[in-house]
Amino acid sequence: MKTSTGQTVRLEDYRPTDYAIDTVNLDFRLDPTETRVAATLAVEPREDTAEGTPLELVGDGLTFVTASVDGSTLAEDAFDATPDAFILKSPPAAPFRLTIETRINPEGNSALMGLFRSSGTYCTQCEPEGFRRITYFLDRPDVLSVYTTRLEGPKDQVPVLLSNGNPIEEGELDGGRHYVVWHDPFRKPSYLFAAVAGDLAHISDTFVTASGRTVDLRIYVEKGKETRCDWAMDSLKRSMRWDEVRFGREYDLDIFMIVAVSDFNMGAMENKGLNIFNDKYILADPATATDVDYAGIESVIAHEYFHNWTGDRITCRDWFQLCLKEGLTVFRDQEFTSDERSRPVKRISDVRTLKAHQFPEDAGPLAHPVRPQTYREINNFYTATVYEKGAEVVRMLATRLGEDGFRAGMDLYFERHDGDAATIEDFIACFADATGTDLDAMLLWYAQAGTPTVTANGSWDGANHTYTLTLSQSVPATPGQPDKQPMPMPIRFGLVGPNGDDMAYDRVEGARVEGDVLMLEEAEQTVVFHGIGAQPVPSLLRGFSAPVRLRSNETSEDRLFLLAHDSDPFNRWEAAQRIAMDLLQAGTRAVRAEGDVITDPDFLRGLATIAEDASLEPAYRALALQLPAESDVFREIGEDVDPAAIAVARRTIKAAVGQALAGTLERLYGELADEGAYSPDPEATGRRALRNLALDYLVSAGADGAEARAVAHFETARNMTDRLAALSTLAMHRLPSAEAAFETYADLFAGDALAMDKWLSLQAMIPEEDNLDRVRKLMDHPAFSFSNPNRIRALIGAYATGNPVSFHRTDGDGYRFIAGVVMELDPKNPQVAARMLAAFRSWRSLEAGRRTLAKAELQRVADRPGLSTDTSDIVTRMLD
Ligand code: B3K
Ligand code: ZN
Repeated sequence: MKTSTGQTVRLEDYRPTDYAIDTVNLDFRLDPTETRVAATLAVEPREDTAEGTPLELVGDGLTFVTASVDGSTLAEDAFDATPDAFILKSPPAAPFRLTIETRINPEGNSALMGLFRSSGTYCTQCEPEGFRRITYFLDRPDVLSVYTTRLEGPKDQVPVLLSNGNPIEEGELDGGRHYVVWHDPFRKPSYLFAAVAGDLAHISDTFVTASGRTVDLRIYVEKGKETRCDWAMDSLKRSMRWDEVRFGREYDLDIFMIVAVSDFNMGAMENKGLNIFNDKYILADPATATDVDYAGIESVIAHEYFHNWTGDRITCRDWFQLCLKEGLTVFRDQEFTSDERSRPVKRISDVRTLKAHQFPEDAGPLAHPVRPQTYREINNFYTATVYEKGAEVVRMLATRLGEDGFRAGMDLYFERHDGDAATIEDFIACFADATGTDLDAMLLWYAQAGTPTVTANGSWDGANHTYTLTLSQSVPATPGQPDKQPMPMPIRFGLVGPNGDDMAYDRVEGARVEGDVLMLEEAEQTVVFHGIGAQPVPSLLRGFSAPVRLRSNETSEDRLFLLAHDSDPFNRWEAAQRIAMDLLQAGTRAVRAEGDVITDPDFLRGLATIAEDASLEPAYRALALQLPAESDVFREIGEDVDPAAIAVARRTIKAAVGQALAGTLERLYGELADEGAYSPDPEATGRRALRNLALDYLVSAGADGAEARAVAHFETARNMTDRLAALSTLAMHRLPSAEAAFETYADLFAGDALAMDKWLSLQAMIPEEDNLDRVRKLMDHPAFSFSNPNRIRALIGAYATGNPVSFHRTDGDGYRFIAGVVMELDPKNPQVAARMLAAFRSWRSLEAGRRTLAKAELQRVADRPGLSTDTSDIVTRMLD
């Protein structure tokens, strides 16, 4: 998309604007193809701005109509207006009001940035640089203004007219038209502007804040879908309460609105007082949404709501600081889910996500620091690194400072920076000042890309009763960053004694240790624990206290011991994962050498113990029993990877687990059956997860009657979670009954786009090389649409990232297909196209044959004339 020039922007070049814009008055006359926007800006030169410095506003594809200053129409030689810029050549010295009228075409806006239409509803997406597609502006986050927005249109077509803030006026006009005026008293950057207009239904509720103010809550959706909004509303109210209790943050306007639309590039957007959501993260009922969907809705609602303070009240000075709002807000939504559900289960899920998405990003050509130092297209930096690693850095602060210290720092941040466009330095300074801690070295986490490797070697000295742990760290070279410095990292730990309890020690030398947190700060530290009377097994990086790869001299006995005894649930899970990972890697090597794939009986016994341990919550057991995904094995192997061999090895080991645990799995399948009404609560969700996992393993094991049971599970399911789990089991095991089940599903859910997305995804992921033919055919199915991002992600995205066997076909057809889709999509929706290319991000790790084929396809994309900045930026970095 042409929202940027494609030139490199550098953090070091930051300087404030020459002019401030104190207020913005927008007047929209809505029309599908010719919406007229009149913007009146109260402009004021900054103190040190030289008189007559031109005012340069940026636009993107705008049709200029007219402009005036303080009510007088501008002479033609007073300004330059092109679709992409408006320059007032010699502005007045005193504050002045600049009015510019533009025309835009919402219907023709297929990039879904700026003002566009989704199923007839007008809506906006302005972050990061979409406002310039609505009107000329200083479209950057450090220009904060008070907005008043008037929306006008035909009442029969757009009875609902919404914008940020509170409604202050409305009225009827001639010719069946009407208008509403909204005023947002909070100063905000343009990326938080939003407007919505359409014939929408809504549900409403109220929330009484801690200080006793009543807030009107509304969720707007397409008519007929209002029955599916209750969970979203419930999640919103719980989020509002939680932010008051946990962070002392109250909501600040009289009304909070959410609008769900069906065409949206991402999950949701935190516009002040008017969040706009992809309907996938709003709509839920038991028949069409899975437990995973319910949890996703809860956490995205929370995330966007929490942005009201971390993002809206305190925003970012420039886009390099994106992690200031995103990393912090992800941390906050993770904490919310941990408090609402299960902390260990949430932590394990988050670490899985981090390792699945952020680790490969950090190890490949697209690696960048949590705070990048340059960008060509900022849209390409809404990444796992900025979001998830950004959250990990905040988590490390919290771990290091403890609950009270962290809260004191956050309180100071809210107090000191409310109303500001802030930086990472501002943020870190609040924690340093509030706790008297020197945190300068923490800034390295924002500046250095690459996942550090921490190596730990421990030994016990029985004669001296000491345990010595040698810890070292190294941060790998990444694009543009050959040399790295050591970084401070909190290592939560325990020394587990022979009876399974953590051992006490008299004193420790060689590191700062507070409670169970040891700070690794140097490239290498030797830490000696005194008073250790028996050989311990160290449990390091408990709760994944730092986003690193841990290598150690632990033995397989140590791992089995931790799997059985570690008091830290995360590390118990991690112990199982490490053992499984070794088996999977050895299995993959064996497949390539045409040897046998071996499983370890001790490991199988360890898993059985977890499966049978009724003191562990079912959701946790379900996670602990899952083998690392094929993509995890791909990442850990790291070079000369053959994805097909991984798939064979994993299938073999999974079958062995299923066979070894068959008795227990049978029992669990029976015991966990739930006859009651569906509830998305964490307990019931965990039971379904474990039971559906048992079903899947039994099918893997080829147990007698397993296929028939999966079919029955599918047919008798009383909710989408069970139905989809059974369908997935049938499809992923390529069982003959899958086809009929897919047909039944399509009959049940035809016309329900979100339910049909699941149908498209599952079919895309069937692990057969020639499944590409099926995907191609599905592109002609009425459930698919090339203009809706959800449909594209459901079918093509699921194929590219969820079907390694077919995407990595040895003839390169999978790569060719995705490259073709990217090129076809790029002119229509560059953001979604560029994102699709991320499927290639680990192409250099492939074995030589596939690597050559993947590179050729990337080159074909790179050579395409007229590529968007979004796609060209990704493909160029990928090939560099
Ligand atoms: N802030 C938005 C993301 C905008 C993405 C623009 N490409 C949603 C979120 O992180 O909450
Ligand atoms: Zn966010």
